[in-house]
Amino acid sequence: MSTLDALIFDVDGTLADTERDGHRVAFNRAFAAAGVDWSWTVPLYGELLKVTGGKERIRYYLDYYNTTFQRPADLDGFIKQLHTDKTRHYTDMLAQGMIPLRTGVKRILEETRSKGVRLAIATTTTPANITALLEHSVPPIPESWFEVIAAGEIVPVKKPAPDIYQYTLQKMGLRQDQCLAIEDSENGLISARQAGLKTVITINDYTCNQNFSEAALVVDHMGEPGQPFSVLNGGDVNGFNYLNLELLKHIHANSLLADLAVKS
Ligand code: XBP
Ligand code: MG
Repeated sequence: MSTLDALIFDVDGTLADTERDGHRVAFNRAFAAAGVDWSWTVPLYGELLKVTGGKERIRYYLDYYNTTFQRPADLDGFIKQLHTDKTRHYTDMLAQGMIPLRTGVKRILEETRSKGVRLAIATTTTPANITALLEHSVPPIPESWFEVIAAGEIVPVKKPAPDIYQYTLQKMGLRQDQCLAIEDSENGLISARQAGLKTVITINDYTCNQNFSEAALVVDHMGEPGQPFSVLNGGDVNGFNYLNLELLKHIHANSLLADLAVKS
């Protein structure tokens, strides 16, 4: 049976809790600067998160939530400019240290990397956002820790399509059964599962009621020694109360065995 050779991490909601107090605020700052009176409240933003990608999210908002807005002749250009401005606001917020990594993330990256597990990122977010997040984490995480950083428009279709995970696997020369994906959302889980990847979910406030029945494990966060996670689905954590390489290997092996049992 395959060993666990690589971990592929989502970014927003997984490495850091970026949506409510990061991306949402940056969108609102860009709207104000552009002179439009749109305000994405916390609950509204939760609905807009159905659509991945910032430019796609703005268009979805206009199509379904603000249909009376007088659209400029060059709507694509208008959205593109808004989004460029939003990225600047967002990366400024990261530079000010406003969005830390989630519990356990740094420890997991350090442990798995030091023990020879290959690391990658598969996300819909803009590449500059990843650079800023890693650079301004304390202490900074070198981008070189990740063998592949697959982000944004590097593939034609964003999550929940499987393209970004398929791209990552292809770049790493790995089969899906050699990897685990780490995600926070149903869109991310669908994307990873469609690419054939076993997936661990760390929920957040926006994703806690989503459908994670296809996940190998669902926890509230990665945990730390002395700061245990709560297991929300997929019970067998081998006696551990925080994620570490041994537990990730156990989850990976058990979920592959479960597939074999179904086939036999
Ligand atoms: C979540 C997303 C992203 C961000 C916005 O991505 O949907 O689109 O909300 O990013 P992830 P941009 O796959 O990392 O969870 O505005 O840069 O598109
Ligand atoms: Mg996410």
